[in-house]
Amino acid sequence: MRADTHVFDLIAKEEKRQRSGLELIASENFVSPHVLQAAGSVLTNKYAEGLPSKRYYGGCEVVDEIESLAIDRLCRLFGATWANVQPHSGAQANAAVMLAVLKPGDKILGFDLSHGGHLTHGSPANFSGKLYVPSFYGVEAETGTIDYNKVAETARKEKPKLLICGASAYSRDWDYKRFREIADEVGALLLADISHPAGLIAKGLLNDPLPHCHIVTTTTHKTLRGTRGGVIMLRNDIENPMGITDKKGNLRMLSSLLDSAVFPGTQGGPLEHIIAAKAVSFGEALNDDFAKYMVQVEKNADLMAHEFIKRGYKIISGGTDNHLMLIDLRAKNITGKDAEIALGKAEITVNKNMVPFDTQNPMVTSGIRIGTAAVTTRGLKDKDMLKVVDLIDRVITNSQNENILKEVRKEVNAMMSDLPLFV
Ligand code: DSN
Repeated sequence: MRADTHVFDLIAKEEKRQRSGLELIASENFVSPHVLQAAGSVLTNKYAEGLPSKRYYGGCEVVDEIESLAIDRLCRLFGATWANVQPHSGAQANAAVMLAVLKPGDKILGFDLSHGGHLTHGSPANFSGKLYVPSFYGVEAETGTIDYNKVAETARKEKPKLLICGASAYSRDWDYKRFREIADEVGALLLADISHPAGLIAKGLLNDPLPHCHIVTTTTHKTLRGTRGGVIMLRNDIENPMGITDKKGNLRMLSSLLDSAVFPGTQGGPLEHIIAAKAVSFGEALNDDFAKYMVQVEKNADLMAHEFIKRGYKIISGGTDNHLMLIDLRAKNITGKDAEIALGKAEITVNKNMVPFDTQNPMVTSGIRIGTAAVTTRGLKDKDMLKVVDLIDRVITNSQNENILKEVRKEVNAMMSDLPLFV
């Protein structure tokens, strides 16, 4: 069979792009060769609707073992007692949770997207804001942090059925215990979406949501450094408080409703090649090396945030506890969009991002979001981060000067081209 040079040449081009540049998108990372191998394996050929040992197809003996291994490793990693590893993404995981515990028209309360939340936490553009009735809490203008008393006030007023904590652009840790108190007070279920900080949580570097939150979802490809995908976890399975019964009239457990909401509720056949890749990455995350990696990710972000502040940049909330930071560029007289474009010319990849109380629209924005998970996988450490801030600063302060952008690009290429994607 002839190789499809068109597609494979493009893949080679993308690999070169990934190798030669500085990847600072907070939701991206580089997987190990083993994760890549599993994701590209013959498991893509297999249909396996259902769950391990409860499938709708024959020939599932091997994928049953693989999926069970993924579940077991994930549970050990987070101290969960139940997990579903089939969601194709974080959005799919959240869709399954809402299908399991809500009826259309029920109220949900989540973190405002324009303050750093996520589309699937109630945005009107997303299923979560179309099928359910959303309200939001945000950060304080002064501090850039969440005021938990205000979350409680909003919860008392709105009485949501589901309270959601978690974000895609919030650099501070979460008080899950306080969130649970709020949820209990208003009779809501509590969902933590830990997609961004999951790796840091797994290694005990941030607060653990599992003891407090009824349900926890995460993607597997950000700080967790696995293949793209999603999962759902529980530490304490409970009889569902919505009063949903089985055919015999017994209250169904939350885990059973979540399993049904993934399949057949929102998905068909699970991607067993991706589940195998998840299993490999969970195995890697269980190792001590992963803890060292996570410590460095956190340290690199902290070093960058301090260096940016020293150079007159405004970091929302004044710093970071995790792997990311949100930078308000208004004091630097450049929009998020223009900063993203100029940095892109220097092969420094970031994403423009709304900052709290932004005056620009989402396609322009006043800020950029930066994360350290990917560059840390490539081996960058303490003093490299100061150099990275210097490169970014030179671009931002000379965004119209093509010569300087070219000069910075050469320095970026010299720094990155010879480093493997996964050290
Ligand atoms: N798109 C992801 C992020 O960048 O944070 C969230 O889904």
